[in-house]
Amino acid sequence: MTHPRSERPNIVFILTDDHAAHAIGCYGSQVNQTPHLDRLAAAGARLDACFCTNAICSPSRASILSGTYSHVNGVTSIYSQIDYRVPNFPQALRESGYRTALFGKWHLGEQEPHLPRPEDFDAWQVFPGQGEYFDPEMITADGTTRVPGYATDIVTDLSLDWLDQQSGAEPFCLMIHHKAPHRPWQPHPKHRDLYPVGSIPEPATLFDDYETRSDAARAATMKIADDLPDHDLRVAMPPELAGEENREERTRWFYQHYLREYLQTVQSVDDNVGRVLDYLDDHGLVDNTIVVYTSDQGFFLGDHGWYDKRFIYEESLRMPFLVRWPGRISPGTTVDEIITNVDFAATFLDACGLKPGDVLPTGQGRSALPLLEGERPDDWPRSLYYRYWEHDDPNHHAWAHYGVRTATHKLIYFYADGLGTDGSSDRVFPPAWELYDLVADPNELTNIADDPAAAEIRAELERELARLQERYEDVPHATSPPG
Ligand SMILES: [Ca+2]
Repeated sequence: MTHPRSERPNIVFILTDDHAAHAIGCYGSQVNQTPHLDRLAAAGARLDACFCTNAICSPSRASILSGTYSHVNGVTSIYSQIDYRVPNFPQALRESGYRTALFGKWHLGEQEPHLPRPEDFDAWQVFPGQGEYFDPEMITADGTTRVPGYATDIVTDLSLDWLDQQSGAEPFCLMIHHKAPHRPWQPHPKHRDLYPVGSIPEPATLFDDYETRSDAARAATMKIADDLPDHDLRVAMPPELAGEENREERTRWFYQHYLREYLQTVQSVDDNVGRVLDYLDDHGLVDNTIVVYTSDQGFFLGDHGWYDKRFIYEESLRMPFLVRWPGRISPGTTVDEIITNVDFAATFLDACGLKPGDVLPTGQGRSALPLLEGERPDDWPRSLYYRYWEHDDPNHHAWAHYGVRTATHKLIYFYADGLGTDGSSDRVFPPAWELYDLVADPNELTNIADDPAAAEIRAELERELARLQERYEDVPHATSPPG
């Protein structure tokens, strides 16, 4: 069957949860294979400096939809509610004649009765909260239902079924929002022999001792050797690995076991991306459909001895972003300019022939379409602003911070003084700065914030941080140093 061709492009937006770029083949993964994602990348563009602006689930989703920072859309943490007065790009597309649908993870407040659901879409079916991997409960416009099967397959089935029902000439925007590969990892049984324990290469920073860091890194309870909850793994740690003297062996044991689960869960995502690409091939939809694959943020794959995300450090900051649009984006394109999740909405609206400033007046991003098409605008931003608000949460104890990243450096300020939001701690911590030279020290192991040789670049980045906070109208924390 061939779908009618619309004048404007369709969008298929595939979003996963916590899929780090360094677990994707075309990004140089050392730990797994993702043939279908690689196939998507080869046919279009791979963004190599795509970053989130707040590395946690709900906030990134709100920024993607609305093209705004957390302090504008209200979703500073997973506990906060989106401000539905802030418009989002699927609404704007729908108002301009697009058919819209969203299946899978929403996680913007739908888990409580009477809270908003994705009702601005023509069709939707979502998990409550994080959702479940097997036989998941799902919320529909008519109530809740339990759907037999595996979540990643189900979300794809719902998406392709919806495409099957579309026969008009209007363009569509289909958002396929997988819950995978979020913890606790539960792979599909057919993948349970992949990446066996003992076979997975270790990251260079697995045994990071945080020697030059602020106390924030030491305080975070995201260490695979100490903090990974039992329910995240299929097997319990052997008791002989307990104790400080067995720390190295224990770290290695946890690394192999947890990354196995993670990578197996990713494999189903890759399979299902392949199903979507095959569907588009089989239905004459390739030429006029923009296909995007991204994840709400990255993830520590044992990097720095951690799992989870939250920090502005590279592994969690970086988002994979692959996009195919035949005729507009040349196969094999790579983009090095800094693009953030706040830019996505403007990019999609621009690609669909709408003026982002007109239909999304609250948007703070900029269309990256020229970059995808191989142009290099002279005035493209050379830095990004980041802010993690969920201060000292009871499970991970990551401190609130903000920072700026350029192509060569990153400045971070942990303003943790006990005034965090949304159920966070009232414990008091010393504020702290970190500065990294990303060229000399890409793994961010040496904090040079107090190195006299770095004083000039630090001062420059402090000015840039203040400029970005003013530009985005975020309010620096009260304990920020003056100036
Ligand atoms: Ca996430």
